[in-house]
Amino acid sequence: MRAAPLYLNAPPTVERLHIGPGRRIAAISDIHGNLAYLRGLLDKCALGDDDVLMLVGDLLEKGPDPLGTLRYVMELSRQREVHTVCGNCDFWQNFCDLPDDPEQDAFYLRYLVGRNKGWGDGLIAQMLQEQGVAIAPDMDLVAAKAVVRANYEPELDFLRALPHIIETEDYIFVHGGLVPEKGAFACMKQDAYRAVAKPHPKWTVVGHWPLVLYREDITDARPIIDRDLKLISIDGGCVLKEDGQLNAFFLPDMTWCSYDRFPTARVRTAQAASPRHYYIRHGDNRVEILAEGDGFCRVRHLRTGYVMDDVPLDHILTRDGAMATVNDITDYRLPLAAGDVISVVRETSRGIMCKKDGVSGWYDGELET
Ligand SMILES: [Mn+2]
Repeated sequence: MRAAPLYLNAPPTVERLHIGPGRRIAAISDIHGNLAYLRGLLDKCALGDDDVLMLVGDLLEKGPDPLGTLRYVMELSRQREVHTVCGNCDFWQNFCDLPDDPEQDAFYLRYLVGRNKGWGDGLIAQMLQEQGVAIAPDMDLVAAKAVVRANYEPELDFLRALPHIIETEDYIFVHGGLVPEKGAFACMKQDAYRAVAKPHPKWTVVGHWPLVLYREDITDARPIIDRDLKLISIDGGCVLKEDGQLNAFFLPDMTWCSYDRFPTARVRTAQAASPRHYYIRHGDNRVEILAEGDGFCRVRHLRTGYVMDDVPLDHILTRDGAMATVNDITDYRLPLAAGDVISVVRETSRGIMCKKDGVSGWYDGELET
């Protein structure tokens, strides 16, 4: 039997939960199929039996193992109290539940064959491959849907049951933003919600928009607590950003813990923060290449005119002559004291791309060995 699909402009579903006083909630969003990061973060936060785990959407897609992540979350939900909000990358029950439609099927086919624009195989692709169904431009999508329906009913049911909004006595959890009047999809995919959010009596926790995109000056993946809006934004850019991290935000404590897998090292020498720096980022990344050589280039950011040196050539995403778009890059020199521990994102001939306390930048000196 076919279940009712999620229609994107339908009203969002709201699950009301009674958490009870004194219990701690750990909120994590935007895992994006990165099961290793989820496991690592959960190990690091060492949740107690009485703590509530709140997954604020985008479990799936873009990362290495959406199906494994989904199964892990389903199993964890049987073992302890876990609540999961639906994100804009999560409603794959629609692959099976929507009526067959040429336009919709063309979208699914493009998504499967194009591996989500190159991000990698998503949930449905992994399911089909597990069943031995080859993904190809001429594949039979109706038959593929039947295979998924026949073999993954528990997974589909888990996704079907996900609410778009979870409201407790004290908090609201929603993946994109709290815009119920705009429908379910808008609540899941509200880009840069902080810029349009209105104050609400309850604290709202959102993911979806990588935190780094809220700042132009530095690359900062730490959660934002906006006390005027009573809004907490927690997407650390796991999977989406080269230097991304997975954040867990604790309520009511208002503290957090972060996880990534970069090796750490101590710096030998102090350096001061660069007085002048910028962060060229997704959505505002058009540049002119002024000079290049040695694996690096100097670019002028078209919108602001900012000139940035030492952009690795492999950060160029698209190029047409001197005009290009670049993957997120900063020229910020982190303020560091001798002996500080940094996470090493990448060592280059022009310094070390690194992170400290959620902020990305460069270190020009040597590491302790
Ligand atoms: Mn999202």
